[in-house]
Amino acid sequence: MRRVTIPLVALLMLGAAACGGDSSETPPSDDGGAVITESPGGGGGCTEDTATDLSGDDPFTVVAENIRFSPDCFTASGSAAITIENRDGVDHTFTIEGTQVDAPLPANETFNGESAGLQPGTYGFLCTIHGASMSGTVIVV
Ligand SMILES: [Cu+2]
Repeated sequence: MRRVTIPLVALLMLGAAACGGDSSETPPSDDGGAVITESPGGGGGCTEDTATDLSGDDPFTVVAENIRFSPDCFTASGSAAITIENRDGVDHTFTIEGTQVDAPLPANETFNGESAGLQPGTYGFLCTIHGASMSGTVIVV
């Protein structure tokens, strides 16, 4: 009986170690600094310095492909129209949190929208179908 039990326990421990190692209980950054640019999934790290500059484009164009937005960190003019190409064979949305922008993006179609007239600021956007895995940040200038 022991010969069976021991390998099972070893396997369970290996499994637990593999699961806990990289996906759960990641502590928030504890480097002691006040910098909050590296929080995962929060759009942190997207600043005017790192953003793709689309502020001169009217319309500006965002591509939805492979369940991602590209660019997913960009600047745009609040008065510019917006074009979004959905190159995926599945539906998406382009939804800017805290605003009325909530555009449906049917599979393989291109959305052309008027300016939403957003005030300058930093906004998180996402696809409400795919959630945080398909999200980004737009900095309206
Ligand atoms: Cu989506």
